[in-house]
Amino acid sequence: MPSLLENLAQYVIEGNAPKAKETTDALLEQHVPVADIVNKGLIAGMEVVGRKFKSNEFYIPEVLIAARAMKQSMEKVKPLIADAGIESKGCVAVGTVQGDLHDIGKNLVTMMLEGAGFEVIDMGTDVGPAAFVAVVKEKGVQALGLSALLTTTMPAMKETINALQEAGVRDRVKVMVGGAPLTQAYADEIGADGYAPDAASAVDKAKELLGLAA
Ligand code: B1M
Repeated sequence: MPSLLENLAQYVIEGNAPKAKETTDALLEQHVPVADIVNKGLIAGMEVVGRKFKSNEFYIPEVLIAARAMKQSMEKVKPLIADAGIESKGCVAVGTVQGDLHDIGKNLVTMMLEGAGFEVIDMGTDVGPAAFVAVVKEKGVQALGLSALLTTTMPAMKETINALQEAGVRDRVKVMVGGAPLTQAYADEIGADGYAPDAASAVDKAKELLGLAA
């Protein structure tokens, strides 16, 4: 018989938010360690979702529904995480670059990173280079995720990297770029540290850039 933790992972995979929340409550009542609920339940479930998305077994709606189930259960355990001593995988600030209002892909990337155990600062859309510089300086993020959906806003990625250089903080942060018109070649051309073609790959790339085991 599957354990409650396995059930929780399965409810996340299925995107069954009410059942995931109910199971999280039951696990908390049984004093199951919060680290296990997060790592063996919620993150384990989202890892499967990421794999299924990559292999085209899942499409965007399934990922969004799974991420919602994960997030709602995460809200229940969030207040307990600090006491449980769960280490975040790292802090990543994610935003759609200046002039660009597309946020569906960026939101997916944010949710997948959260689902993988990263602390994520969602900077929203139309984020200028100065704001990216400020988040590096003030919040000490280890990685920046830049998203662009328009060919006309791709140069804003280069401008952001230039601004990081001018502010003297380029070597403090890894820069990952993505979005439909992006390519690895473009990422290389503008001096980004990494490119990810989709939200699940963004998790792998963030882990790789921060030196974490995939
Ligand atoms: Co816009 N739009 N749009 N639009 N829009 C596109 C992108 C376009 C391709 C449509 C077309 O002409 N066929 C075209 C761009 C052409 C180009 O530049 N090559 C376009 C245009 C031209 C425009 C406007 C200029 C239209 C106008 O007003 N004349 C305008 C621009 C506004 C602006 O941004 N300043 C505009 C506006 C809009 C809406 C507001 C109506 C709406 C956005 C709503 C929103 O996001 N809240 C919209 C939409 C929805 C689209 C399409 C239809 C869908 C985009 C989307 O959400 N895809 C799009 C056409 C299309 O793609 N079929 C289009 C789903 C999403 C999950 O995919 O964002 O690619 P995507 O994200 C993927 C990967 O790319 C990757 O992971 C995600 C999931 O796997 N990824 C990353 C994304 N960011 C990443 C970051 C990473 C790593 C991976 O690391 C940090």
